[in-house]
This record gives sequence, C-alpha cells and structure tokens, in this order.
Amino acid sequence: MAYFCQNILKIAASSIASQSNSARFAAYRLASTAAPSYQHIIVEKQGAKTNVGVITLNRPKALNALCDALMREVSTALDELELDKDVGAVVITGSEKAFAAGADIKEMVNNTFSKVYGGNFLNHWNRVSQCKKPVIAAVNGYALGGGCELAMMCDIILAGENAKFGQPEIAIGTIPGAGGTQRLIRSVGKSKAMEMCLTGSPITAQEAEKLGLVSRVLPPKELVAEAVKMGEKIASHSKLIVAMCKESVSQAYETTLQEGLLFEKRTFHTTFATVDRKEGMTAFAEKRPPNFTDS
Ligand code: CO8
Repeated sequence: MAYFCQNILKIAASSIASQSNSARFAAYRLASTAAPSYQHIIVEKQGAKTNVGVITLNRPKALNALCDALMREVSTALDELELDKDVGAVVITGSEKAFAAGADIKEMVNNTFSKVYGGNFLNHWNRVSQCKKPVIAAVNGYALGGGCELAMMCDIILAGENAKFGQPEIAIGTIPGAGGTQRLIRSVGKSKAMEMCLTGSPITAQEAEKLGLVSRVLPPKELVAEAVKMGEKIASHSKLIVAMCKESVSQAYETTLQEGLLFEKRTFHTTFATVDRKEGMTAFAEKRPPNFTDS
C-alpha cells in the first residue's frame, strides 16, 4: 500500500522520450523518499491509465548481469506492484543491447558447493514465476543463461529483432540453475533444448518465434511500447479473472515442473563441487579460454 498510495508521482520525461509511441503513454516514476530505492533497476508505471508496472534492469556496464542484489530488487518491486490495486500487468525489460547476460559470473566465481547448497543459492529468483499478476518479458539483445531463464519465468515473451536467447552455462563448467533445463524443453522441444544446453549456442529472435519460445518479434525501438500496450489490454480485463486464467494456464505448464526444478537446482549446486566450474568462471573473469580437466 505504502508504495504508490503515499507517494507523489512525477512524469519521467526521459523514459517517455525514448518510446516511439510516446504520446500514447504516460510514464511515472516514484518521487518520494518512502518508496523503495533501487540501485540496479528502474520501476515505473506506464500506459494511459498508468496501470502497467515496468521494471527495467539497469546494470549497463555488466550487460544487466543478474547479481544477487539486482534479483532481490526485482523481488521487492514485484511485491510492491502486486500490492498495487491499479496495476494489472507487469513488463520486465532491459536495454537494447542486453535483456540480461546471465547470472553474475564474477559474483559466483569463488562460491563452493557447501556454500551454494547450504544457502540454497539464488533460490529467491523464483519470485518472478510466482507473481500473481501477468508478467511480460520484453527482450532486446542478449538473454543468456539466467537472462533466458528470467524471460522464461515470465508469462509472455516479446522479442526485439536483435534478441538472442541461449543457455551458455556449459561453456563455463556449470548448468542452467533457474529453470533452463526444465522450461526450455517445454517451449522448444527436447532436441532443440538439448542442442542449446549442450552446445551453449544461442538462437535468434526469429528462430525463437518459430519454435514458440516467444510470441512475437518486433522492431527493437517499438518493443517496450508494444509490451506496455499488451499489458494495458490485459489490465483492461477483470484482475480477478486474469489471475485465475493465469493460474490455470500455468497449471498445465507446470505440472511436474517443481520436481524437475529441485533436481536441476541440486545439480547446479553440485557443479560447485567440481574443478571445471571454478576453472570455467575464473577463465571468463580473466578473459582467457578455459582449460577443463574433466574433474
Ligand atoms: N556476469 C558477469 N559479468 C558479465 C556477464 C556475466 N554473466 N556478462 C557480461 N559481463 C560483463 C563482462 O565481464 C564485461 O565486463 P568488463 O567490461 O568489466 O570486462 C561487460 O559485462 C561487457 O561484456 P563483454 O565485454 O564480454 O561484451 P561483449 O559484447 O564482448 O560480449 C557476451 C557479450 C557475449 C554476452 C559476453 O559478455 C558473455 O559471453 N557473457 C557471459 C554469458 C554467460 O555465460 N552467461 C551465463 C552465466 S551463468 C548463469 O547465468 C547461470 C544461471 C544460474 C541461475 C541459478 C539460480 C539458482
């Protein structure tokens, strides 16, 4: 409640100016000190009725790598947007270059099996998939590793023509840990999911559309405005029925997923018991090819 109700809203002119459809949208950013302050994301309400929450991942220097703090901010923002009675849908987006280039490798590089297993490392990421309100991913540029997984946690993915989706974890000695091995196969089928997870090679937005991973491909500059437009359409319906409809579609999609996710999480944690995981991430941080020893 405190989030939007007690606060003065102000027009975020810079954000509006960057949208091709700017005249149609009003964008508001929180201006009060009582609002949560964010370091790695920008949270706005957009749309003619300001009823679409927009979370913009904003760590440009690291291509929006999903550090722990960023994902905690996303969780907080979703908590608040979920409580906001005006908001009928949420858009998660990044920059034109990167939706997100994965979990933050530099943050993970010195983790150990006992630490990640004992602390249930990054378990809070699943907040996105548990949001009661519809969440639309608007993906421009790289959606790799955890970035691709974050997009897949959303209900609908819209892609810019320049988007690239991939699960490159294998190249740094680990495996997807936030749903990549489980959700991808449900969208693109076993053969393509295996190819993506085992080679680490990304697919283009156009391939992703053909495979059913994304519902539409759009010019990069129109992407966010189109996602907000879709959010407005959803928000125009009964919020209660929308929640029920979302829950019902998710049921069909998620049956048996939970067991798969637990299995995946434990296996992901286990890669931190290997030498090759340490070597792969160290090599990335040191900008050199990895020297894997199969140990
Ligand atoms: N983590 C940390 N930093 C990153 C990451 C990342 N994932 N991606 C890019 N960066 C940083 C780079 O290190 C670089 O920083 P600096 O300027 O300080 O050297 C900066 O962002 C720009 O990157 P590049 O110079 O590499 O930019 P390029 O345009 O040359 O290349 C790429 C772009 C191809 C995206 C390249 O950056 C890349 O390959 N990134 C890594 C992609 C990757 O491997 N992602 C998977 C990470 S592992 C993961 O996501 C596991 C998820 C598990 C979730 C578990 C939940 C329980």
